[in-house]
Amino acid sequence: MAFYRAVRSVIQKSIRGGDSGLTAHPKRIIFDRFCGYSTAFKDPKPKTSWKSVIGYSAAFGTLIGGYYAYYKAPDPTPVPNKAESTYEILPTLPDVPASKKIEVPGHETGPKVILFQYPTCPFCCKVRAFLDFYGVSYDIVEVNPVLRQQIKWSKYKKVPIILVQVDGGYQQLNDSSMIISALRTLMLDKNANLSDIVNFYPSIKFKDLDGKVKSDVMNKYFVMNHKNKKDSDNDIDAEERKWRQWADEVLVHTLSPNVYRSKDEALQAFNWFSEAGEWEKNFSTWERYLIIYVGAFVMYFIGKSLKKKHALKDDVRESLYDECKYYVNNIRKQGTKFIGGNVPNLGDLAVYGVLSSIEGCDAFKDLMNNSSSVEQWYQDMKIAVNNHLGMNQATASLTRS
Ligand SMILES: N[C@@H](CCC(=O)N[C@@H](CS)C(=O)NCC(=O)O)C(=O)O
Repeated sequence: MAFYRAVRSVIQKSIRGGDSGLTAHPKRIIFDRFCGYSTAFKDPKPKTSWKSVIGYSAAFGTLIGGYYAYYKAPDPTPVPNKAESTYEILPTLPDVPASKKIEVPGHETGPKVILFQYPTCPFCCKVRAFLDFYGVSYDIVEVNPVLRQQIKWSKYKKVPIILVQVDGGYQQLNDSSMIISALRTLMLDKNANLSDIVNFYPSIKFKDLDGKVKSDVMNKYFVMNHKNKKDSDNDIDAEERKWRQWADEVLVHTLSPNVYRSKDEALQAFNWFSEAGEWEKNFSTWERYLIIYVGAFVMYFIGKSLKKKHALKDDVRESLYDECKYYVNNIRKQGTKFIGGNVPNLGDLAVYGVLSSIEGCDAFKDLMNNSSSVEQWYQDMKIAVNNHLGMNQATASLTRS
């Protein structure tokens, strides 16, 4: 019962917007900025009477309110959601060959885990960092980013997707943060069943501010390790969730404007994607060059509009440096090696995974040259991930040896 209560409270918290204190929705961004204006109104101005302040505020508020009522949908609108499980169990594996097998010595015999990915997608890099750190053996299927035939079998059309062997087939998991939370939950409870765990992470459809139907996964930053929990763990868990969300909602948005900052950098980024994704193997020569040149050209312009959308600084490098320094300064304040303490936690793995997606780009080199503490943290993380430092914490079902 206590467990169900805890889960219910978790679900309610997440519906209320989570506990991270981060801006989780565009509406909150608008709200936060509007608050910025209203604090300016609160400055004491001796010659202005309180009546005129109220009058101006009311007029201003009406204008702004009227504008949003007319030109913007006032809220994300609920849409009907079917009562069906979001995550399917496939009776057999889709008929697509693995491009690569990652085998951790001594841990080759657990249930089969298959990752469908683009190699330089930050969300896929995050999942790989997680699997590698905990010493999970897995197969990789590289998805062709243009035709995406390798995920034709799936209703969910983004990557990463993971399949995990369970009784009766292969359990599908979608969304990087959900994948990480569900698998970590499984690792922490030997008796848990992945096909039950997925029910903690329903994908809910809604209409966004522009009226487009979108979906998001509830509780995706919550590891449901309810057993042996002390109250003092709550703050630690909340801090971990905060950084995971920050990696997805803040850090990741600094990447595109940086790697596509100039036409040369955009071309360099696409050449690196081609190398990391072995496009030579996956595409004909003309296709590969078409994707590289057209992709770089298009992304250069998209990078500019993303810079505006996410309000990055004029020199976008500064935004990337600032965010990364903000992160390592928080570690420094704690006096630890990682945000998780002396061992990386899911927050560290998320930030590392996101940054590792641009490792072959100038933006990454510039970032490392700009800050020795960011570089030091990144190198420490690389060692921890590549040496499967979390293997002894991955106690259960995924890494049976
Ligand atoms: N929230 C998702 C986002 C995944 C996502 O946006 N993936 C991109 C690749 S980076 C994608 O698959 N986009 C659809 C496409 O390529 O058609 C997650 O965390 O996994």
